[in-house]
Amino acid sequence: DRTVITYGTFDLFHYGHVRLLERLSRLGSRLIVACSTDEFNAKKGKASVVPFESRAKVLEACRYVDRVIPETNWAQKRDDIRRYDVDLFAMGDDWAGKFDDLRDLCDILYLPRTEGVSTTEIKRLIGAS
Ligand code: C2G
Repeated sequence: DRTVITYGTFDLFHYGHVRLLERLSRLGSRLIVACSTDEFNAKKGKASVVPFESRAKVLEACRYVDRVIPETNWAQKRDDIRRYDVDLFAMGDDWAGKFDDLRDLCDILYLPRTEGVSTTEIKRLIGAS
């Protein structure tokens, strides 16, 4: 059985996130999502509208997701890949090439982002800060 992992904030969960997770769920028998904590987002220089607990609950409710873990720092990926016996690390292609250093541990894949939807655009549309 093949385990896939991906990382992200998943703020204001939208179709672009769903489509990524749907595609990833087809590439293995288990999909793990590492959801960025609010503290880690601060380190990433981004603040989410929805707090971590809620973002994690929404991800857990997604039919394509088997397990949600917290993402608390940039460096945890190697440990996560070993701990969960991950076969494939995958991200949207806005991250293309950024995590190729993990290729000694597992396969790496960057999938095309879904055009026309983003958390930033949603915030603009609803006038959120
Ligand atoms: N995504 C997508 N299509 C969109 C929007 C997002 O495919 N229209 C993908 C992104 O490419 C990413 C995932 O959905 O793979 C989550 O997006 P973000 O929550 O914006 O993730 P990010 O803040 O980039 O965090 O350690 C990695 C970071 O935690 C990634």
